[in-house]
Amino acid sequence: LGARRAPQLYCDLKRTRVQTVDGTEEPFLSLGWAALIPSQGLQASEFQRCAVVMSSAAVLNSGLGAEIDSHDAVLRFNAAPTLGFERDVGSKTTIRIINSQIVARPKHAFNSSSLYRNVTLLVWDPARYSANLTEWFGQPDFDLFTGYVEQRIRCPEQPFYILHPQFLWALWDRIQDNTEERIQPNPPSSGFTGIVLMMSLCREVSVYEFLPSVRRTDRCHYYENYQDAACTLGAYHPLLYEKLLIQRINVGGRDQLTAKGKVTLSGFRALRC
Ligand code: NCC
Repeated sequence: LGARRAPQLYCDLKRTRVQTVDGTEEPFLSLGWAALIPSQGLQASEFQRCAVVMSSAAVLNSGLGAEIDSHDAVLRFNAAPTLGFERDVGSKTTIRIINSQIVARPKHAFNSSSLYRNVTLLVWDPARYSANLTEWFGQPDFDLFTGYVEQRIRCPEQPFYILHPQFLWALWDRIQDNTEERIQPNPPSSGFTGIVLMMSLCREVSVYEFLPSVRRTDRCHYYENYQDAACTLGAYHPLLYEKLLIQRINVGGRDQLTAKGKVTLSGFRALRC
């Protein structure tokens, strides 16, 4: 299927192992983070059917909520809520990927909002391409580290990980390797990172409204009334190129894409590379 259509690309992505900060490298080693970071690795979770729900406004009036909730695990992004949008986006959240703005900016109320409780959390922040962890720790884009430590102390049972910048840049390399044009050296979007994460944890992945359906709109998010076509096509992130790549490995039907904005991907486990 798709794996045969684009076997190289699938295997390239599989090779890019998901990596989180584990406290064995400086500066985290000296800071004693090996004891702060969850002892259970992220890869301990394995799922059959997973859903990745993009925050795109195109999901409004889709009625896809029940279909999304029928998956074994559901991934959502940043501040995307379910409350009040259940009919279109479902109500189950298993994992949430957030960028460092969510942790650092007071408007997101990271330490009190229920959006960030009772789910597995992964946070990322754009380090410079060749920065080492010490440079990044000294100068993150937004300070995710203070909020991370506080949250680990407040809720030690919550699985909460920091994505390793090396993983994000390795993913960026895969996008550039498979794109003819030169793309801007900014890290992949949370959406693309999340798709690859779920391919590593699940047997099959349904992605909703990454490649837009017929409901495609200039409105950015389903949960706020704000227009910007760059949300769908990208400005900072190489989003357009990410989308072209995902289109190449879609094993789902054309009709599923047009009607539901749904792409189906095989998980890496099912793949022999
Ligand atoms: O908008 P954002 O992303 O939270 O959306 C999550 C992922 O959904 C996909 N998406 C979103 C909207 C849309 N119309 N089409 C889409 O395909 C994208 O794959 C996107 O990654 C991010 O990636 O972390 C991002 O975060 C926001 C913002 O920081 C957070 O929402 C918190 O407020 C960024 N916007 C700004 O910083 C202004 C956005 O660029 C990327």
